[in-house]
Amino acid sequence: ASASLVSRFRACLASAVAGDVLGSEFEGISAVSLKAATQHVERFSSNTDERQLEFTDDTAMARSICVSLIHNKGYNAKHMARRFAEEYKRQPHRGYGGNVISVFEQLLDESLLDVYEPSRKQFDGSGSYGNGGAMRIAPVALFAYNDLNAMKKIAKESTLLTHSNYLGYNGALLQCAAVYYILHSSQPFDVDNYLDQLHQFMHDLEEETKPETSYCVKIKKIKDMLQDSTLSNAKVVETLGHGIAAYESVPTAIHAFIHCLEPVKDRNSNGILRTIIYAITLGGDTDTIATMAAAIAGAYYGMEQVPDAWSKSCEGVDDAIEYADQLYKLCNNN
Ligand code: F2R
Ligand code: MG
Ligand code: MG
Repeated sequence: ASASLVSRFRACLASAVAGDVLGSEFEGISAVSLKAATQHVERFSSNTDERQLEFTDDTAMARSICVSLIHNKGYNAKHMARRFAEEYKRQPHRGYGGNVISVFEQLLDESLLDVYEPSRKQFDGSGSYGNGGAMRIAPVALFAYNDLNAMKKIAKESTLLTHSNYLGYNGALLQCAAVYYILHSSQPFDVDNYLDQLHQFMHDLEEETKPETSYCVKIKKIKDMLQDSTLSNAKVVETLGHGIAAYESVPTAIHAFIHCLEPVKDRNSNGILRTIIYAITLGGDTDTIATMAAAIAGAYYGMEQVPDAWSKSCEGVDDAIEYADQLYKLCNNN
């Protein structure tokens, strides 16, 4: 790839923040017009608007992952759980998921011995399958850039702090792998090979899974879409989903990145912006699908395609670049 690895680390986390910030304006709207998504994203990606847009829970939790990995130079369950919970207590109005907040409240109890217990008890013991594990996972792919097994272990265990349903943590693993394999990709980029890597990664994790809840089946559908020259947004949403469940949003984000790889006439020429705009037009959980798609896109394109304006217009972008630098230093020492 033309961009250096540190540039890709920075752009990954900066773009993830921008995807959340820019996408949150439309969260919950079933479909967003291309015009509305384009106007919004382009306005806050140019130097003309002085207003700063705020990040949501997606970024709040990703920041906690960065801080905890950097502070401990590795994964420390108790420390990360406390970071999540204290961040929620400090700023509870970041748009957190409806049920995960009860996990945070239990994690704030100093006498709690097992930090995984509150998550296990969610939804009468079935655990959350929300996309809250996947939306925050990109920093793990950076920290464990040199060690796939460590990436798997940290991605799963850090997600289990809040999401114990297999669809919740496998979704986070897939999103983490999507960032990891992009960081390891080179030019010319081979989309088929990338999807095969993700399929193999998930196949090893979900041998027992039923076809209707299999991430491998969704990856095959992403591959089939590559051949569909008449693909509409409605078809994408019908096939992959755009909801708050990890199963209904992580494959959608991966599709969004792939779908926007080629420049299209009359669409933004910047690959990261094109990806965020497209993710938003799919509607539904727009902040989360945009943050996940943008993390992959940023890791692919590098800082050259990160607009300077985000530093002012998107809360948290500068911090993200600083965290990326620290994670880069750490992974080079591993
Ligand atoms: N919460 C939101 N959006 C709602 C509106 C926000 C609004 N803009 C505002 O400011 O108030 N977005 C954020 O939540 C998603 C991540 O959620 P997370 O962390 O996974 O939370 P939770 O509570 O664990 O799961 C979310 C919902 O999924 C359903 N669910 C999950 N597991 C379930 C199960 N086993 N059985 C039944 N339902 C289950 C529940 O409805 C949960 O509340 C991101 O979109 C982030 O942006
Ligand atoms: Mg959010
Ligand atoms: Mg969301």
